[in-house]
Amino acid sequence: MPGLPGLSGSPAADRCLVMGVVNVTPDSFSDGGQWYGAAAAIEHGLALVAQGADIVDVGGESTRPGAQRVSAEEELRRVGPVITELVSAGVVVSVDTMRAQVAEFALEAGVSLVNDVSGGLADPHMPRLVAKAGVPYVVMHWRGHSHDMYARALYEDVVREVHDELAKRIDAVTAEGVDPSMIVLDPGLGFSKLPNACGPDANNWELLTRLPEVALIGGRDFPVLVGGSRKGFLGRLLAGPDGSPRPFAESDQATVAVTALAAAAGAWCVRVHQVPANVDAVRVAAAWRAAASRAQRRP
Ligand code: PMM
Repeated sequence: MPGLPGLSGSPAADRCLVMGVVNVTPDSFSDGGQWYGAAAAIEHGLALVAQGADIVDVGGESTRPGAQRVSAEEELRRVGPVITELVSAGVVVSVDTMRAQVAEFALEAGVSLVNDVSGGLADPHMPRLVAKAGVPYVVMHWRGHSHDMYARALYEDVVREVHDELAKRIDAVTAEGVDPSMIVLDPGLGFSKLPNACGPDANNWELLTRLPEVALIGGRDFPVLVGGSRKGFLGRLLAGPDGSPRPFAESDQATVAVTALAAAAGAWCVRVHQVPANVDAVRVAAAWRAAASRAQRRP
């Protein structure tokens, strides 16, 4: 199984990684139904790699606001053949699931990373399974399932609360045996975060501008994954003069801007639907960071 840079003592990547999304769902936020069949999903995963994705994230359950859960059997039916085929084609695959049963199948098939948007809260068996497999674990900030997640978006200080709740998840998953050097943190943009573009409830923007604070926990700088692609807070920011939000698929340029800013701020990885322009953006950010650090070292 290929290792991932910057984790568990591996040398850091020279740029932010790009994770391309394959949603094998009929109802995902921005691309629901597009890659629903296994053949289309596999072809899309291979295309993302050809476009420069470092990791392909395969998920079979929509987490769009208001989404209802699917059964584990249905989730497995959707992602199983896609994961198996992509892994055997040599792709670095991550599985986007909150279920240990699905993660277990994916780990046996050879995925390189488990991306759990609930950070181990939805299925208590998940952390121990990931610990046993010894793979990287994305622990995202999450306050509950999608059907009513905006009702939980109540913060006095979103950055402090997300930081503190992630710190609790780190304690919980490491108590189950997860190696801290295998943990990637994610602020969970859009998940129980209000999509407002400005004002005191601009939850996603507050988090984006303070990523290093979110991820500095117990004296350790955890790697950060940012999943802003096509999310509602971008559509809301780019609303037309009549106030109607920009459609998801027309938020790709804004996603690229978020990628450049997050990567320049030191994000470890961005999770995106459209790969090519985001690969360019992380390369720009890497050059930016390298020049800035050279300037700092100059006497
Ligand atoms: N967002 C979605 C799905 N999985 N995983 C991580 N780690 N972070 C995210 O922000 C995230 C995720 C929802 O997005 P989509 O359904 O539009 O792909």
